[in-house]
Amino acid sequence: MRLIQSSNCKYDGHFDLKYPFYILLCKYYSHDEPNPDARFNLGYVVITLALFGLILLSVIPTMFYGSSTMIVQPAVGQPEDPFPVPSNETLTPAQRSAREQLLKQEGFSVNVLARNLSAPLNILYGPDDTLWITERIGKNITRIDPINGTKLSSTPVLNVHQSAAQDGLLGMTFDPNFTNTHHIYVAYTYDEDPGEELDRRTKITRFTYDPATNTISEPMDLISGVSGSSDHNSGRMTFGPDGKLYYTIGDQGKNQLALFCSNNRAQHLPTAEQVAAKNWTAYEGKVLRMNPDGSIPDDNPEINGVKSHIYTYGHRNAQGISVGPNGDLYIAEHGDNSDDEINRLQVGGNYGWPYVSGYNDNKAYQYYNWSAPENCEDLTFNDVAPAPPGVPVRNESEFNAPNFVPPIQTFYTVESDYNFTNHTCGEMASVCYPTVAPSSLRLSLLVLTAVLFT
Ligand SMILES: [Ca+2]
Ligand SMILES: [Ca+2]
Ligand SMILES: [Ca+2]
Repeated sequence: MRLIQSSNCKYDGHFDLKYPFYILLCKYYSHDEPNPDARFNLGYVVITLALFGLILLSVIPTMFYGSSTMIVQPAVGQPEDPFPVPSNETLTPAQRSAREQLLKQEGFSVNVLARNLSAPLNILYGPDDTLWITERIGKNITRIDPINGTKLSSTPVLNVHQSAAQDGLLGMTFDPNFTNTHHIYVAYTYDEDPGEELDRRTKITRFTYDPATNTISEPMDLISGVSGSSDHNSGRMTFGPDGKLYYTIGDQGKNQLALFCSNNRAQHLPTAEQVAAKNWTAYEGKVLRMNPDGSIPDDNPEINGVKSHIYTYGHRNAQGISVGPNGDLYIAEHGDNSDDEINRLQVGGNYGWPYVSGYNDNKAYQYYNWSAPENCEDLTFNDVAPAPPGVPVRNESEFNAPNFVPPIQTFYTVESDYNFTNHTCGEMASVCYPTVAPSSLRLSLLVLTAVLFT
């Protein structure tokens, strides 16, 4: 993990990021570039940008040897990262040069604050002025002194299941009244099958933290049995100014890669019967809004005549959520081959995925419904080649939902003739795609000098 400080930074085009596993944190000066959302101009948007954000989060221990100050010593018995990637030494000279150039260009100064964390996923500045970090693979909530990087405590979260690239201990947030209640809210994948089979699901649990012993107790599940996946769990949350808990749940990586024969449900909505039966299978690719006890707020939207936890839908993989200066909620969302998105949440809004990526502009994206053909298992998934016969293809302009909400910013929208195969990233071709995989999002009227990580 490293502390990154930005003195100046503006994104006005496609970063030529030719190297993997790098996160920036940056102020987005929207006043330099008129934004249709005037309220956006009120504050700084602090965006944590990552190439392969999630993969990155699995590789922190292996990064940037030789250029940093080690503060946190290796933990004994730390679970081994099952998805190791090349360390800094294996970057090509061009990749190292690009990294250094970017740091200079953006005015960042970098200091490693802590390392040897086990896939840190969510990093929060706590009410107690320490950094609280969920370790996705390590299944610990670890507290770090933000001044000197000392590891203050490491608290295990029990009953977490972790066995894939994107599951395990996910996001967390603090009770708005944490100082009095000591309540924290934590999301994680678990195995609902008591036998040998794996039935991976997600739950959100409230714990009570004991600062004297650094333990958590009194678990209270807000919601359980929600879909869980090896991919695109999202799993970020925050309390809104309305006292409700907002939770991002990704599309579970369906209709792509290893799960390309699974139907993407980001546009699915639950029936009243499903809600009554606590069948949450339609909660994929959504932002949920719930009371602090997990119940459905009375003022949640009725979408297609059904009130549920769903606040917004049509999302792919929202890895950042933050309350803006005027109380609005914003999310940062991972795009596919292009078009990462920053979205402002509007109640009942449809954010388009998987029919629309970024803006509804027919640029460099069509929805291939891989899961539709009966012989899907006989096909070979490819995200840059034309769809094979039998796979339905749909243009963005065929999507005309009246409640579609376009992003307020994309990283990056490219023309349809963009060559996704003309790259120099070898086997990691997607590193060269025009995306940054924003893995966090903070908004504030204050200029945040801190914040964190790779
Ligand atoms: Ca089991
Ligand atoms: Ca969208
Ligand atoms: Ca588009």
